[in-house]
Amino acid sequence: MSRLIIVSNRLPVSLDTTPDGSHTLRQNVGGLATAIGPYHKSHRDCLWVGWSGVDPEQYSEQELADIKQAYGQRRCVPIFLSQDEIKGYYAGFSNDTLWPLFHDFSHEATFDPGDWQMYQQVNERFAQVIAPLVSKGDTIWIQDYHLMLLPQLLRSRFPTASIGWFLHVPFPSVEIFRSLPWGREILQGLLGADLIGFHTVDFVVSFLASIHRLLPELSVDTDGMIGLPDGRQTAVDAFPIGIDYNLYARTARSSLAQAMRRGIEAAAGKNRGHRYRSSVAAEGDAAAEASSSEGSWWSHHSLEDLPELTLAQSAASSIGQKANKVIVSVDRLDYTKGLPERLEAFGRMLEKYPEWTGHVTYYLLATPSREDVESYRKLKAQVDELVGQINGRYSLLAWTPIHYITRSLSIKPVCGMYAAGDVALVTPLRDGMNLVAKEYLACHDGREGALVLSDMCGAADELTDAFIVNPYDINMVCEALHDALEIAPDEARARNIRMQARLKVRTASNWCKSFLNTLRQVTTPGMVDKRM
Ligand code: ADQ
Repeated sequence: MSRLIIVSNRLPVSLDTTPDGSHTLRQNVGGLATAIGPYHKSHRDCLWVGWSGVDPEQYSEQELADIKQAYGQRRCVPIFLSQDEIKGYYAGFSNDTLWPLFHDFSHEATFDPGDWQMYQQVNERFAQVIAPLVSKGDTIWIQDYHLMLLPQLLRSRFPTASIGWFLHVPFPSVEIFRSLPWGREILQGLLGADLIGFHTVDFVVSFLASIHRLLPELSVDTDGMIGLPDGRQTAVDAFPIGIDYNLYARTARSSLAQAMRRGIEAAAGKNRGHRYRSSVAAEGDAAAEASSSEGSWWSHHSLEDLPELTLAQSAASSIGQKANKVIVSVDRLDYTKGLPERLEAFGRMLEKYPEWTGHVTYYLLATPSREDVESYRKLKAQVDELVGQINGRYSLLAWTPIHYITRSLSIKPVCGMYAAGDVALVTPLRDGMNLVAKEYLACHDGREGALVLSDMCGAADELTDAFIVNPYDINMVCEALHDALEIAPDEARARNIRMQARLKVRTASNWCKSFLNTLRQVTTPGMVDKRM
């Protein structure tokens, strides 16, 4: 029986060890796990190989065997990496070299020969773990930038195997890629695959330009087929990833997500009509309550003493009964996601359109990641400061413009947040696809809700009915945000219906099928029969 072997840096499940020493596996969240996880679960002939995240030093031989068995029951094969390997291959070359370079942040990239050496060593370790698992007729599908040498390492062991590789992040322009001292070796590593996939045609073009520049001896035909010296060919194409649309639409209707949605809407004063009045009423109640306690501030001051309330009152009276709105965003705290620029645009909108004072609440979910890295710590401090500045400058007694959440939330509350958002602000400075934009639309299935979307992510090629912005252009984001908040419900619904129709068809499952079908087609039928 031929099988599919998926290979990625991390497995889709992580290990939890209970105090009694037993092991349980928990589903990971994140782009890759949610995209391919369901395919792996529903195909019994599918194995998944990846780094376990388990430190082998912490366990005895017997415990490691038990852990392997627990993973095996989920059709996962764990790879155990030492601290040095993690430091050089993962934190070093993958996260400090390739991640910034591929997202056009060359100034953040480090080029450390030690990290490169460890990257080669760990790719080889993956090849050694995979080799005994491969049988005649199997397909091997390798994921992402952590494993760019693996296609060739497997090709040299299995000359006729069917091998695919897909990149989940952008492929940079040739001018950026060629600054990588080991660019040629990386491209040669990739060309071990029969099929190389990217999210967009632009990334395909950039990749082919790098092949042309760094490996000029190779021929590339007009269909993107690269001819190799051994007579093989590598096909290159775009496969935009989708989401499990029905899962998100359904989850947004679950009772927990709906409770989250109602909670956010209530806190933002939605469905209560005029926000300013409700603020004043709430503050009036607080004043009445507080005035009973002797010496209280409230007993000596009236609400009119507060200049910011006067500002809100004049702004509110100028536009009458403005409905309250909620803006949402969901990100990992990463410099590619454009959080400082986005916050600046939100602050500028409050300044330029003061009628929104007291009427719009921004729910900002930004979970810190890689806090051991200096640039990420700085980014977190910068975002904390900007949120503090905006809240400090614009808050009223019973209204805070930004509700800032840094915890990691599971899918149900995230869907509740999406569902509560009249507007989603998705403004990465660079992103391969961006699933958040798609998840937001699925959570507004058949409903209004406006998407402000960066043109620097793959999703912008597909979601053309969104308010498309240049995330670096603060004025443009500010105006788009204002327009999105003001959009008529009928127009918002009409835009969404067109985008949702596409997302319902271009699902994660169809993305898997499309890549694997193409891989099957590009692998010569004669060679399939002769395999190994
Ligand atoms: P990621 O970098 O993980 O994916 P993205 O596509 O936005 O980026 O997916 C993030 C996933 O994690 C989404 O499912 C989202 O709901 C979830 N998530 C993000 N922040 C969260 C938070 N704070 N709390 C809870 N959940 C959160 C990589 C590439 C992307 C590409 C995907 C898939 O960087 O460009 O779209 O792979 O190919």
